[in-house]
Amino acid sequence: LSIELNQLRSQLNSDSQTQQLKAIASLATQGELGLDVLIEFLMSQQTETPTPVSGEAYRVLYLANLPKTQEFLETHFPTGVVPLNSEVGADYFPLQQELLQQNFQAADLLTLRNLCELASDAAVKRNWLYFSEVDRFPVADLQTIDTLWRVHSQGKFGYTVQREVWLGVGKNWDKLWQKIGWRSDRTWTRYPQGFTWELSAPRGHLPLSNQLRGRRVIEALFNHPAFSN
Ligand code: UYC
Repeated sequence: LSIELNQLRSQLNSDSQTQQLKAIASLATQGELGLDVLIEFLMSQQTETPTPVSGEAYRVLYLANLPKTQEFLETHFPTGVVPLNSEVGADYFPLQQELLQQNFQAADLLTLRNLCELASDAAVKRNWLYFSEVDRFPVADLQTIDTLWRVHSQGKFGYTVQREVWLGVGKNWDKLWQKIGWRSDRTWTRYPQGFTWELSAPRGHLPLSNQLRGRRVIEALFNHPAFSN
């Protein structure tokens, strides 16, 4: 390998997520040799917990759309880098696909739909949740949905990210809304056009939880055993 590729390869294996993500962006511009380094890296991650770094490496290989990269992904990661665990037989592959393609608005709608499906047929019909339904959500399903968001957003989105911001402001809801861009001064951000449907959004901006019926649903999510251990 060239000196540059070797440098990017060690940067990819460093312990700074920021540096690792930068290395992936550079490797994506290095042709097939760069992709080989990413394949080698993802191979080494097969038995590891998925991270935003493996998610981004996967995305670059997916977008390369070459026979070699396609075959590698289909063989070793047929449903992506995040195990699509569900305790109730739910299918999170469609959500994985929307997030992988960075269709964040579609992914957001699908997330609400998936949560309603977890709750009940009645919740699917009304298309919103009671906090008591959230309390009964299976741990594995919430963790899968959250991990998909985090791993496919360079670590920017997901309930655990929002929860971290919430804890960081001492559980002050008004401060949380400001920080994640859901409100500025006294004005709620307008759905959908006021929200930022891309990675330039503030940390924790997505997925959305409509606050029309109060904050108890999002509070139940933040306090769910899936996240609070
Ligand atoms: N909306 O303002 N929202 C909707 C948000 C509020 C409202 C959907 C988020 C404030 C109405 C999503 C914020 C408010 C509807 C979100 C936000 C309000 C609607 C689609 C910032 C008025 C029509 C999914 C906190 C002051 C639906 C869904 C209805 C929709 C999200 C109004 C994802 C994060 C308090 C009237 N808003 N929502 O849930 O039920 O319908 O009438 O949060």
